[in-house]
This record gives sequence, structure tokens and C-alpha cells, in this order.
Amino acid sequence: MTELVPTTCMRCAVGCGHVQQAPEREYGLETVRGDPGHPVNQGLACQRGVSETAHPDGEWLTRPLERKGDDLVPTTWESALQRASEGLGTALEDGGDSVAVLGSGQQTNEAAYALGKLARGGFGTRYYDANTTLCMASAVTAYYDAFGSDAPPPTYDDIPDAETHVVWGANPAAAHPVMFRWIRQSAAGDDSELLVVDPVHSETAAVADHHVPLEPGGDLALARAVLARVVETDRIDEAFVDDATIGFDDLRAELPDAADAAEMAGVSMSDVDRLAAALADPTLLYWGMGINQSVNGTAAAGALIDLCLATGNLRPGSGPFSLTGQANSMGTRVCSSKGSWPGHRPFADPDHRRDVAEAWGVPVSRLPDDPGPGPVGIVDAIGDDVDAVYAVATNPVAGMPDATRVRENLEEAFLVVQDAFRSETVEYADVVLPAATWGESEGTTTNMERTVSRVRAATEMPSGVRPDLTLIGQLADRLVPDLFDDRPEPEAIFDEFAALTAGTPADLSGISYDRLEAERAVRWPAPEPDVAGGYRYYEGDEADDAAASTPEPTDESWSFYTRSGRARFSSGTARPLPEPTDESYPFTLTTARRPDAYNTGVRTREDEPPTARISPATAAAFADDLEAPADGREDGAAVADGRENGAAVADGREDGAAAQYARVVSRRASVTVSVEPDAAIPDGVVWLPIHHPDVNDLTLPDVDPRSNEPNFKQCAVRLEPPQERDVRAVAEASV
Ligand SMILES: Nc1nc2c(c(=O)[nH]1)N[C@H]1C(S)=C(S)[C@@H](COP(=O)(O)OP(=O)(O)OC[C@H]3O[C@@H](n4cnc5c(=O)[nH]c(N)nc54)[C@H](O)[C@@H]3O)O[C@H]1N2
Ligand SMILES: Nc1nc2c(c(=O)[nH]1)N[C@H]1C(S)=C(S)[C@@H](COP(=O)(O)OP(=O)(O)OC[C@H]3O[C@@H](n4cnc5c(=O)[nH]c(N)nc54)[C@H](O)[C@@H]3O)O[C@H]1N2
Ligand code: SF4
Ligand SMILES: [Mo]
Repeated sequence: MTELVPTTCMRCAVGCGHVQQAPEREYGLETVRGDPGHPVNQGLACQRGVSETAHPDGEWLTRPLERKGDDLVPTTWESALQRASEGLGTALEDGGDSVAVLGSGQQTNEAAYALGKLARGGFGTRYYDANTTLCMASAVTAYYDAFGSDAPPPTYDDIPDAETHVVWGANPAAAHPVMFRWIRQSAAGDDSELLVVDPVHSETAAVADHHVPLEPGGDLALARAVLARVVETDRIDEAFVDDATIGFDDLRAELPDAADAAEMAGVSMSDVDRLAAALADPTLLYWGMGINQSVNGTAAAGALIDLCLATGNLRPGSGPFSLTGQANSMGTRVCSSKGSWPGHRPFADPDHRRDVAEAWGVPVSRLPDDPGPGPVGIVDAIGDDVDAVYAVATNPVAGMPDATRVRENLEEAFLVVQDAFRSETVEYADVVLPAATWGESEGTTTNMERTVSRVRAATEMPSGVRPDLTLIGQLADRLVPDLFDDRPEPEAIFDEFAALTAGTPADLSGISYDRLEAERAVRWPAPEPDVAGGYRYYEGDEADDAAASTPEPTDESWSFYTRSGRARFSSGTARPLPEPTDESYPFTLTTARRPDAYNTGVRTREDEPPTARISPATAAAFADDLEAPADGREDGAAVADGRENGAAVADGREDGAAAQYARVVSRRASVTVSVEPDAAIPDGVVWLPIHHPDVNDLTLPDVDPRSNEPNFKQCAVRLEPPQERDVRAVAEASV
């Protein structure tokens, strides 16, 4: 029998412990299930996490590939690495900024750290970022603003103790199922409740005690309306605000009239009051992409933190809890040298820069002065500053906004893609480096509550693939010899970056592979081998004995990593949506996740075409439009499939109803979709899953100027009848 290997699920940032087992004679995973011995999940796991790990749908990469004209052809490792280093090396002759590096929250800590060291310390490029900026950057910026440090203060331990659970712009029933189970359990208690703020009646809203629907993008206005009512109804925690915060008087002076702000958000005053009242009890306020992915993302996340600060919701059983998405987004925040140096060391601080350069053995002048313009800005720089791109564990031609432009620009660059699967981005590569993935490689990952846990190989690696860390080391060998001492090995690399975090707010220098072996999982801050992190923002908290329970703070004991030592209220004001609806584009497109698919769908191939959900009223109005002649055709058979008998294409839905097709048209592209009327979607909104590679052709490249996070959640579209050729293509694909 092969061994049952304890490891960590890499399908979302809940960070469940798994046990995995390889089949007797082949590569791959035969058994994947929750690990009863893991402290995070005690055996729980979700169906998607298990099935995508054990039986991914995509096309595996099994050999290095290189471009010959229009084709990607199999090649040897030697040739692939040679060509990759020649292409990157030629660009580097013009300076470090000529090479861009794109990383991911789906890498181990070890690979993410090594990639950052190569990008910043080896190449010296400012054009380095990761898909985590498409995801968590607004939350990160807001946490720094408020606490001078980037870490969600709450942990899973707080969930049972909270009485109010507010889920704002997130859908954990679909995206974080095991965590949502704990939330639901807690909310089911006497005197406890679950409130959901989302324009869509999501899977989470469907089981909530109360759903507050709002206008897409109305979040900042709503949060300010709620704060105004908290003030008016005397629910401010004056003692906490006085002792532990700054900036409240300024914010209070500028608060809008609650009724005006509520109206702007499209929310009734009774819902505003319900939220204000709920905050009086110990509240966990969770948020996700509905907040972060906006030009107002940092301001809106800051306004949610303000609600917690004003009501003193920072004690055990409460706090602002940003729901991290990818399995190791949190780890990339600590170790990848993306927006801060390892250990959250500030990017511009000369002392930290000197320490990092010294530890890496590189001249400090090589480190870039600023962290760069974000992924959208990096793509913009191709052809200008940037000539070559190295992309690891990310699929930018599908995952980034305004994807047509991303494809056009990447076409111009020398592109090295390192992936486990044949993603859409692979098709644009000059060299493809096939990487091992979870189940095949060794390392660690860090979940959304800062818990570090081992990722282990349960199966042999096919001979044609190599671990990310090895590949990063092999490119470094050819381009920046001596950057890594020897062939980088996971444990030594872990020790290297853990040492760099010593004495920082994100100190995990007390964690080692041996300790992880013994304890399974350790939460940082962990500055000593016998210490694990509890609460971070009051005295006595950081150096908790791993076994001790969390002490209650006293009013004087609060301490934040800000200059004043106090938590800061925010002052953000709303920017208008970058693309409001108008007569030509009367609907708001929003894009979000389905329970059964993941990100750009590389492991979970989406139906063809993607299914757009619209409200029944919108569907009826659209059907009326279709009655009228479309495309100058006589019968308006626009929804028919172009087959001779004019029958509509059946879509396998249980009611046997024929599918309706349509085009979703934005200012940038038009995409064929099948249409599903769904009462969960408000009138005026078109909902598309993010899991289909066409969807981001529609979205717009505007970003939050503070965080560089794209405004994925709203753009203006219209619905048009499908053109005959769309319908024919769909019919052919579905035969
Ligand atoms: N099943 C599944 N799970 C996943 C993933 C996956 O692809 N599939 N991906 C993982 C990753 S990388 C991430 S980042 C997380 C993301 O997890 P979530 O943040 O939960 O992700 P989304 O579904 O993108 O968006 C959440 C909600 O925001 C709402 N929303 C849209 N516009 C607005 C708005 O203007 N205001 C408000 N308040 N809400 C709005 C949507 O209706 C949706 O219900 O999930 C992780 N887990
Ligand atoms: N419209 C719209 N767009 C969005 C979002 C949205 O809500 N709406 N959400 C955004 C968010 S939150 C995110 S996180 C991004 C994700 O954006 P992307 O990174 O572009 O998309 P993924 O599908 O997660 O791609 C991850 C890639 O990593 C590869 N991979 C997985 N494991 C490994 C490994 O161990 N090694 C290597 N080398 N490769 C590996 C996978 O095969 C896959 O190709 O999408 C963003 N895009
Ligand atoms: S909840 Fe997340 S970490 Fe846990 S099994 Fe599911 S996908 Fe994996
Ligand atoms: Mo994400």
C-alpha cells in the first residue's frame, strides 16, 4: 500500500488539513479527504476541494514546450531552460525593469519567496506582482491604514464566540465552505444571527437570517450610513475609541446624512438600522471580493474596519475579517517581496532594504525603489519598459480584466509560462516549463488566519515535470548565479525566509519543519519555538504560550503598529463607478464564483458557453425583444440554434426547457452566453461566473489607485440577440 500522507488543501485559504494517498501503480491521487488530526479542520473538507485535488479536469502539462513558429512543440529540459534564460537574459541587458514577473497565491511559501528573491534581488525589477493583487490588495491596504500592519485580527477561534456574523460582499457558502459551516453553526445559537450584504441573493444570503440587498458598488455609502446611525443611536464604544484609536472626530464630522447615504446605496433605512443595531453585539464582519474588487476597494474595506473600531468590535469573538481567497495569498503577503519585504518589512525603509540586500548577498542598489504599478500596470508596460515576462502559477489572459488587451500585449513579449496545466496563457508562451503541483511537491502554505501548515508530496512526480522551486533555482543559476547557495530545497528556503521575519510584525522565525511535523500547524506571530500567535493588537497577546487561551484585553493594553500606537479611522470618500450604466449599456455586469468551479477554470472546465444569470423580469423583457426581428431576419429566430429544424439547443436543464442564447456586449467585447432566469439576481444586473476564459474580455481595466486592484465587480453591458454564427458554434460544440 502507498502511504496516507498528511498535507494541506491548496484549493482555498480556509487551509484544511488533508490526507492524500497515491494509487499503487500510477501517478496521481487516489484518496483525498479531510485530516481528522489537523487542528484547523479536524477532518472536515469540502467536495470541491477534494474533487479538484483528486480529479482535476484540465489538460496536464507533462513535458517542456517551446515555440516553433505558430506551434508549441515538445522539447528537452536543457533546451527549454536555455531558451528561457536567453530570452529573459537578453531583456535584462536593458536593465532589470525589462523583465516582468507574475506570481501567484497558489504557490507554496518556499516557491513564492524564491520567486520574489529572483525578481527583486536577482533581476531587480519593479515590474513584479501576483494574482493576489486581483484579489486581496484592497484589504491589505486597508489593514495597513488602520492597524499599521497587514493581518486580519480575528481567527477561526473567534467564530463560536461571535453573536453577529455580517458577511459583506462575500459568498462563503460557495467560496469557503468549511469555514461557512462554522459560521452557520455559531449563527444558529440563541441570540446569534447571520446578516448578508450583497446585491445578489447568493447561496450565503439564502440561508441568512437577513439579506440586505444594495446597489452594486453602494458599499462605501452604506457603511457610512450605518456608521452615521451608530453615532445617532449612541452605540459608539467611547472608551475603546478614546483609548485605542485616532481620527474618529474627523470622520464623525464628515459623515453623510444617513438617509441620503442609504438612498445612494439603494438600501432601506430599516436595513441600515438593523445593521447598526447588530453591531452592538460581538460581531465578526467578514468581507470578500464584492468589497475589494472596486475602484473604491480600499476605502470600502476601510469603512468596514471603521464600523468595527467605532463599536469596539476588536475583542475576542469580533473583528474585521477579510476572507482570503487563494490557498496561499496570506503567505505571499508575508514572504514574496511583492508589496513589502519578507516579514511585512516596509518597501521604502532604508534599514530594511539594507538588511534584505545583505541577507540575499546583492547590492542594495539593485532592489527597486517602489513595488511597481500592479498587474494591470505591468501589462500596460509591455512594449514600453517591459520586453519579457515570466509567469508562474497564474493565468493572466483569462484572469485579468480587459483580457483582449492582455493577450495583445503578451503576444508582443518574450513569455515564459510555468504551470501545471495547459492554461490559456500557455498558448501565448515562447517557453513552457511544466511544474509539479500539490500532491507532488513539498513546502508550506499559510491560511487566512495566519496558520502555517505543510504541503507534502503524496505521489511521485512524472519525469517530465519539476517542482516550482527547482525551476526558479535553475533559471536563477543561469541568470543570476550565486543568488541561491545550492540547489534550493524547501526546508532550507523556509528557514531562510523565516529568519528574515525575525523581529517583524509577521514574525514566524519560531516555526520550523520539525515544529510543523510535531504540531501539524502553527499560527504566526511565532517568534519563539514554543510560542504561537493569538491576538495581535493588545499587550500580552503576541507571546501567548501556544497552549494558553486568549486573554481579554484591558482598555489600556491596546497597541497597534501605527506611529501613534493607536488604530486609525479612515477618511475615504466614494469615487463614482468607472462605468455607470446608460442608454446604450443599461445593465451592470457582475462576475463572481460558483460553488463547483475555481477561478479561471483551468481545473474545472466551464460549460460552453458560460451561463449568464439574469432576473426573470429582465429575461422576460429580453424575450420580448427577441420577438422583434433581429439582425434583419424575418422571424426573430435569434434564440434558435441555426440547425435546420430551428429547434432550440437543449441545455440539459431538468425542466427540459430550451436554452436561450444571447450576447453580452460591453464597450470592449461581446461574449456569447446562455441565459438563465434566476430570481436571485436583481433587475438591471447580468451575472457571469469568472470560470470561463471569455468573461474578462468584457471587464474594464480601471483599478483602485491605492491598491491597484481591478474593478472586476461592475461594468456596463447590454444584452443582444445572439448572431446566427454564435448559435451554430454552440450547437456544434454541444453535439
Ligand atoms: N467555489 C469556489 N471557491 C473559491 C474560488 C472559486 O473560484 N470557486 N476562488 C477562491 C478565491 S481566489 C477567492 S478570492 C475567493 C473569493 O470569494 P468571494 O469573495 O466570496 O467571491 P465572489 O464570488 O467573487 O464575490 C462575492 C460576492 O460579492 C458579491 N458582489 C458583487 N458585487 C458586489 C457589490 O457591489 N457589493 C457587494 N457588497 N457585494 C457584491 C457577489 O454577488 C458575490 O456573492 O474564493 C475562493 N474560493
Ligand atoms: N472578472 C473577474 N475576474 C477575476 C476575479 C473576479 O472576481 N472577477 N477574481 C480575481 C481573483 S480573486 C483571482 S485570485 C484571480 C486568479 O487569476 P489567475 O491566476 O489568472 O487564475 P487561476 O485560474 O487561479 O490560475 C492559476 C494557474 O496556476 C496554475 N497552478 C496551480 N498550481 C500550480 C503549481 O503548484 N505550480 C504552478 N506553476 N502552477 C500552478 C493553474 O494550473 C492555473 O493555470 O482572478 C481574478 N479575476
Ligand atoms: S474549504 Fe477550502 S481548504 Fe477546505 S477542503 Fe474546501 S477548498 Fe480545501
Ligand atoms: Mo482570489
